[in-house]
Amino acid sequence: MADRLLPPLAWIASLSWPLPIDASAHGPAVDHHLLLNLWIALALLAIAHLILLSGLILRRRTEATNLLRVEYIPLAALALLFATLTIKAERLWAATRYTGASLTALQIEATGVQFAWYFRYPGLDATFGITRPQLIVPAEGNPLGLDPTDPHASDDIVSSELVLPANREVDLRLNAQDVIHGFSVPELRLKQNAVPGQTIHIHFTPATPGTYAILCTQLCGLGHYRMNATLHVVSSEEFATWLAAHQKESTQ
Ligand SMILES: [Cu+2]
Repeated sequence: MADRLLPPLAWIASLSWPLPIDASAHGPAVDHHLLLNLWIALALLAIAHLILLSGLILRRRTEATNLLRVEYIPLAALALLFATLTIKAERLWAATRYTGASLTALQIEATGVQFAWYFRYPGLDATFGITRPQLIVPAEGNPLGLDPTDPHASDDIVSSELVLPANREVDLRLNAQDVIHGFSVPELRLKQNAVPGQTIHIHFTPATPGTYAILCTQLCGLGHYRMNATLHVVSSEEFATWLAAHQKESTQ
């Protein structure tokens, strides 16, 4: 909507900016909106200073009857502009990232714990097994507390790195075991808190194969600085190979 209202600014917004590369399908639209916001803020800053400067030079007293023209109309125009940008941002981000994952989306769970990320794939049965907090023993290879008596849990794959096939939608469910962590992959234009006691879904489609850093963006304790993991976006064949190799390990 803002593009249609402000074509010159939309054009300026399309100019390049030193952001990390864009490896997700939704990234270009988010970047475009971000840059449009920045250019509009820059233009408003320039206009405000020009008005300030002209006021200083002209030193003319404004009559009370002129308030509508000099204050209320510009204020209303600004409110309309920001409301338009906000609605567009809401549609780009909240409405598309949090609702409506397709039924064929790849189901993956990410769990933040001081100070690591764990990723779980549901395995051949496509169903996540039950986890129990009292069974969490990282030293014994059960950092998520998978219940061995649950048949759905036996084929679950737990990994400390995230491997995703390119161009397939991912429905990521985010958990935290202890405190609030922030799941962030700048190249995928993703950032979402993981909150203890909640499962938060966020869906996206990685588009460009490569290796990217997964960061924690919430100050979650003394080891926060080392709480990171690696994301590998690979071809669907490589993903199938990786999954098969880990499937064997988990069922052995
Ligand atoms: Cu953290």
